[in-house]
Amino acid sequence: MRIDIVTIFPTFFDALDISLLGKAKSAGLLELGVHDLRDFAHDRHRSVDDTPYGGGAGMVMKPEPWGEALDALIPERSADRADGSGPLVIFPSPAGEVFTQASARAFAAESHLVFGCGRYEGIDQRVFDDAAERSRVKLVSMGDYVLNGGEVAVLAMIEAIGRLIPGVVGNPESLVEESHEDGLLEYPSYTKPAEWRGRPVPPVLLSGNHGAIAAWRREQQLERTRRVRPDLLG
Ligand code: 6GU
Repeated sequence: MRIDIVTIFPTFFDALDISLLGKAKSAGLLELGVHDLRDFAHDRHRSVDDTPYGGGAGMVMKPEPWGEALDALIPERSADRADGSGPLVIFPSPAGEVFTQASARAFAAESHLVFGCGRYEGIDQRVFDDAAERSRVKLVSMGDYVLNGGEVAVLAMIEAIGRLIPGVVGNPESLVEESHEDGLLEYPSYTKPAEWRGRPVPPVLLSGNHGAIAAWRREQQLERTRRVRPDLLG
């Protein structure tokens, strides 16, 4: 998979050189391009923002640098390709649809993602409208809270997506037992020693009875989900 990111803070994405995703990059499973939006601003101060039409607090990101940056990353007329081979363009935004494990699965099936990280009060609306004429565009939110910009949201999305790329997580079985993959929260986990600070490991886990262990884990998942996230049970 190829991922391109447009940002005014490229060093945020140095974190992707660490751990599993860093290895995925070295192994060639993940190709990453980080692009500084200011490289597409041509005035003396390389400015990327301006005051909002209609008034109001804060600044809005100017359309021209965004237009040039996306022109460089979106092949011409990619939306018209019958095989849908053009990139999926994702703008992190609290005004977008909420990112879930299902979104991570869907995005992990793409061959090319382009992330556009907004800052300030957002990006001039015409940037989205213009990009949507040439490619598939999505606004995606991390939840109902406010971040200063899209960079941290994109790091989270890339971690969730990257670990689903075949070969990135060593043991694929560890992917299916995660929270949210089956719509429930994870069961609690234990390792040695069998007793720690007077707290024993639940005896069923030491029983060797695989049926009983599976049933106990399922019950723990249901109990946790009912208590903490009843919304997931519908
Ligand atoms: Cl994706 N971006 C920003 N700036 N704030 C957010 C968010 C995204 N998701 C939740 N809050």
